[in-house]
Amino acid sequence: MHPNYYVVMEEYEKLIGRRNERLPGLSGLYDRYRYPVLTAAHIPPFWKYDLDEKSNPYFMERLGVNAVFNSGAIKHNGKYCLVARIEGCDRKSFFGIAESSSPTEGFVFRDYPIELPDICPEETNVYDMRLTKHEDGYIYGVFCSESKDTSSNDLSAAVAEAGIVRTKDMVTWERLNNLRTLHSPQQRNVVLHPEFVDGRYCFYTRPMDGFIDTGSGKGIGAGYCSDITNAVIDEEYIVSRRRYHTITEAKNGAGAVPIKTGRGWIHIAHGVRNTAAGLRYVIYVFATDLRDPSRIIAEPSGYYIAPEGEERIGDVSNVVFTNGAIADEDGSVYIYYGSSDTRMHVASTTIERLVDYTFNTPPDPLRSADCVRQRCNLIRKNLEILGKQ
Ligand code: BGC
Ligand code: BMA
Repeated sequence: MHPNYYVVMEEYEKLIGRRNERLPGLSGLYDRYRYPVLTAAHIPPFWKYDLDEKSNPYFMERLGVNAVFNSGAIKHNGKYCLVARIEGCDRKSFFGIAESSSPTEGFVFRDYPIELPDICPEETNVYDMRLTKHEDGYIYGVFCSESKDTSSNDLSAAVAEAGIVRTKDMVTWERLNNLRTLHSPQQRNVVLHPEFVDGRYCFYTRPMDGFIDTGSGKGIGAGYCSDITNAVIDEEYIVSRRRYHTITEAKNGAGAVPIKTGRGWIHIAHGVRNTAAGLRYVIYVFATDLRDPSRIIAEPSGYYIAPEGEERIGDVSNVVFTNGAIADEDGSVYIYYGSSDTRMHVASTTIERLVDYTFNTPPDPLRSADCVRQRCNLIRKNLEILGKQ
C-alpha cells in the first residue's frame, strides 16, 4: 500500500471519532455545536482513491468529493440516519447514508452510496432528499430531480421536478413516478406530509415559473393526491406566503418534514432574499393546523437560523438550508442544516422550546414603523420590570 494511505486513514479515523461539543446559545432558541457533523472529509477514502499501486502510483484521488451537505434525516432502528447530498468534483450530486448512535457526532457513511433506480434517462442531477416516515408504513424519500431544459437555447436552462423513492429498511429503494403538479411546470423543495389528510397523501410544494425564479409562485404550497405511485396534484394551496421585504421575498421552500406537537404541525423551512451580494438563505419556522396542515396558524417574525461564522463561507456562500430534523423520544429536536452548500451542522432544541418560539414570537408587522413600535413595547415592558420606569 502507498505510504500516504496510512496518513489519510489516520486523519479520517480521527475525524469520525471526534467528539462534538455543544455551544449553548444565549438566544434561548437552540444550541449550536462546535464541529460540523458531516463534511467532504467524512467520505471514506476508498470512495476517492484507487488503492491499487499499479494503476495509481502517486496515490491520487481519482474521484474527488467537493462537498457534503443538505441531508434528509430520520431515526431508524435506534440510529440517527442522515441521507446526505454528496457532490463530486464533477458537480453531480448523489445520496449516501451516514449513521450514528449519537445525534451530534460520530456519523459514518455506509460502504456504498445509494444507487437509485435509474428510470429517467434525461435526469442529470439529484439532490436534497426529504425523508418521511409515512403512516402507510413506508419511508419515502422525495428529492429534486433535475434535467436539462431541451426546449431552450440557453445551455444552463434546466427543469426541476420532485423524484420519489420509498423503502422499508433504508437499504432497498423503489422508485415511483416523479410528482406531477398540473399548474406548476417546475418543483423543488417538495416534502411529503407524514400522515394522510382526509385519506389522501399531502405534499408541500413550491410552485414556481422557472428553474431559479419563483416568479408568480406565491410561496410554499400544499397539494393532495390519492395514488402515491402516480402522484398528480391538481390544486396547490398556498401555506406560507412570500412577502415583500421579508426573509422570503425572493423565494421560500419547505425544509424538514413537519413535526407534530400538541399545538400544531411545526415546519422548519427556508427563505431567500436577493441582495447585491447574491441570494441569502435563512431558516424560518411556522406552524399549521393539526387537522388541516395547509392552514397556517403561527408565523414568528424573521429568521430562526442565519449563517454565522464559517457557515457563511463555502461553495455557495451565505446559505443555511435544512431538509431534515429528528424529533427524539425524549422531547429533544435535532435540526440538521447545511451551510453554504459545503458541510452539515446540527442545532439542538426541544419540542417545548420550539412550540414556545413558534407560538409566542410576535409576527412580522411588515413595516419599519410598526416594527419599531413592536420593539418599543418590549423595551417599555422590560424597563418597568427593571424598575427604570
Ligand atoms: C443546484 C442546486 C440549486 C439549484 C438552484 C441546482 O443546479 O444543484 O444546489 O439549489 O440549482 O440554484
Ligand atoms: C437551492 C437548494 C439547495 C441549495 C441552495 C443554495 O435551491 O435546493 O440545494 O442549498 O439552492 O445553493
